[in-house]
Amino acid sequence: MKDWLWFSVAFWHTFRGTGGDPFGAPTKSWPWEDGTNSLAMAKRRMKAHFEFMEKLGVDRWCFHDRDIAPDGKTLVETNANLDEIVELAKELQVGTDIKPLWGTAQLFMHPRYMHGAATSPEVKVYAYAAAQVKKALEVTHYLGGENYVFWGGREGYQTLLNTDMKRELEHLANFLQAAVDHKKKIGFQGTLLIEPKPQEPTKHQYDWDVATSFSFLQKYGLTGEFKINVECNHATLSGHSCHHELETARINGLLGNIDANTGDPQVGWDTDEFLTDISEATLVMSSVVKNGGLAPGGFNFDAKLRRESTDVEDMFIAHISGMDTMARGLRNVAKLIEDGSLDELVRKRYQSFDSEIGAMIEAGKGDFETLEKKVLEWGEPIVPSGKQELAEMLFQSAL
Ligand code: XUL
Ligand code: CO
Repeated sequence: MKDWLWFSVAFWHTFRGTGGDPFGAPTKSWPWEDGTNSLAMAKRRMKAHFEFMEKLGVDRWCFHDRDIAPDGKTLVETNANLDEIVELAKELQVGTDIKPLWGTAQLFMHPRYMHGAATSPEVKVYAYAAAQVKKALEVTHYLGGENYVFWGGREGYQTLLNTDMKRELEHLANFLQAAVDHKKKIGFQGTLLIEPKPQEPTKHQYDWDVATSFSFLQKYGLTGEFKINVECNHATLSGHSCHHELETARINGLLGNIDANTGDPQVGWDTDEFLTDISEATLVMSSVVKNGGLAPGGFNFDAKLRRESTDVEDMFIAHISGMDTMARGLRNVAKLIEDGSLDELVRKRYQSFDSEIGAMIEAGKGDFETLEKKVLEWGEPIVPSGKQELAEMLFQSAL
């Protein structure tokens, strides 16, 4: 089970989440926090994070550069802050199996990124983002990180009236190519991942969903260099199910990691909740099993405690519940595979293509004249039932 389920703590939610929302003040007051964003505080927080992971028995973590270390007045000062915290994390990793599942650069919080980062119309901002990603790639590599994620945050537009979409997409593609080049230069073996999200904070992001991201990668010759990090809450924001996004990534050889969270069907925001729905987890795990696992990717709990959950204990409960849910999903998938009825139902659905003519079509040799002749010979086809309720019953019976 451990081989299938590499879990990761998201530093930003678990250790920087305040419980604040657009209408309400922060609600968390963790005993290790002193209310500052100082370097000393960043160190104490990193130690609390390692203590948490060790107690939880989880040995992967994900981070944004700016969440683990504070901004300085200049890039030099900021990088020095980051180096100091990364050095501490490196020391804390010694003697453990702990390492980053992935790292990323936070390219959305600072006012300089108000128009985007690689998609900013301001060349100095593009360059700043490049310098930041360069450093974030280097520290991820230094900590033994296994993947690196691109979720720019503002790689989209609020209105097309002032936006040159073509130019921004070209800038983004050039930026990602330069990241590939730098990755190779420093010998980072990890996977580069793109995390699609349709909107929030921008109205329309360029990496809307898996299919959009895939066509972007194809158009700019970046396939082979990137995989996809599917986030379940982003999937539903884009109008798809998480299962749909996972399958779209999987069948295109792009499924690299999962941000295992969920949204709220009534709220409609990216609420980043821990996934506790067994049915959803079973669908997620069915894609993972068909994918042969996610390695070197895994499951990042890109999820935060609800605003009203304020005990340190709740941090443990949330992660344990998230892990148990995925584990139960995996067991259910094993049950479904062992039973075989659902697979058999799918196999039967397409069995007419196992015929001579079906094989010809699947080989791309079904010319229209031959098919027309066949229709004249066969007459009206008898179309069998799709057995949808049976499929749903078989699935639900395994839960
Ligand atoms: C934002 C989101 C991010 C990325 C990393 O919606 O999911 O936390 O996972 O930047
Ligand atoms: Co995410």
